[in-house]
Amino acid sequence: MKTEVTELLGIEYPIIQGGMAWVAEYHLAAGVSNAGGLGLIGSGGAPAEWVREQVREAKKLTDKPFGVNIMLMNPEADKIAEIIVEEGVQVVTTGAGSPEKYMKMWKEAGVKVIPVVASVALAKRMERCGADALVAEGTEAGGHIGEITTMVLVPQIVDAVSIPVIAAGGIADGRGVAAAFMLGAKAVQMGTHFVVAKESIVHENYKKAIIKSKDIDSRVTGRTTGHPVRAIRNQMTKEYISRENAGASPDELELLTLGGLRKAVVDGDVVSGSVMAGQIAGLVKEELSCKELIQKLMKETTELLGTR
Ligand code: TUI
Repeated sequence: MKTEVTELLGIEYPIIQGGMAWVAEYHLAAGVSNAGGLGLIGSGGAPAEWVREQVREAKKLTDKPFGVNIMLMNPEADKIAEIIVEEGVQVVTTGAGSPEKYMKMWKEAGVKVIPVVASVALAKRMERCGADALVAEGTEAGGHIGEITTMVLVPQIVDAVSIPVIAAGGIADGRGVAAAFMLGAKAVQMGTHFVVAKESIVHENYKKAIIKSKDIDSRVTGRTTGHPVRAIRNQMTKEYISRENAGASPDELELLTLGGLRKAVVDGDVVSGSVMAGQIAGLVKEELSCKELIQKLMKETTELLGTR
């Protein structure tokens, strides 16, 4: 299936895997790229040299294009931005901030730059400073989120810019992909369903928590601190939200989440850890390989859109 995004990135299918902190390491990224999508290594809060190692390992597993996501709140973001150039990474996506200061360096090195945005204003700014495409991420997404839903955000960003837009947030099957195309997107980015992919190294408990979760199990912590984060409800979200409602300070709240994602992904502590996932987790019912998932998505999408 050809779109402006598959052409830009040199991939077979318009499916991009979210660059999720702790989750999106090289096994998953290579699995998605080998299946014809675009895999991403998620740098999250990791040290810069970890990212370099991950890129080198991914190259051993795939000769297809893959990318790196930089979470811009990472104190080592500057170093990671340079490593991307040094290691010849073809695509970079960014989250939780504006990558303006790296744009010149990346463009000169021929890196394709795809910022994740949650508003029309940032989308326009990113186009002006040379972004090749954008991920428009709705508030249905997991992890650190903006305010606006995918249904509302995507068409407004599509109308505001002339670079291709990739829809994210709330997409986990062919109906979601087809709907995103109807809104004017040229590809989708998916996170939650890839968390439970066979190639995903997250703890079994994390996968089980997603698979057993229902429509109403999603919570947002940190709305008062300015860092809203979506996760599956558990003891941590319950305690966080109740303290937040009681007017707790950002420092006290921070203590509840500190290291929470690692605890859930690595240790399998899905009770007091942070089980970040999108609202669509309720739709995710099985662990498939990246190839099985992408084939299923494309079959459903092409049937709905009547394309091949
Ligand atoms: O970045 C994400 N999702 C993430 S990052 C992450 S790591 C983490 N975060 C918080 C606590 C613990 C771990 C987990 N999930 N998605 C991309 C995204 N970017 N969503 C929203 C934004 C965004 C928000 C505001 C981008 C830019 C922005 O404003 C920038 C500006 O300067 O105006």
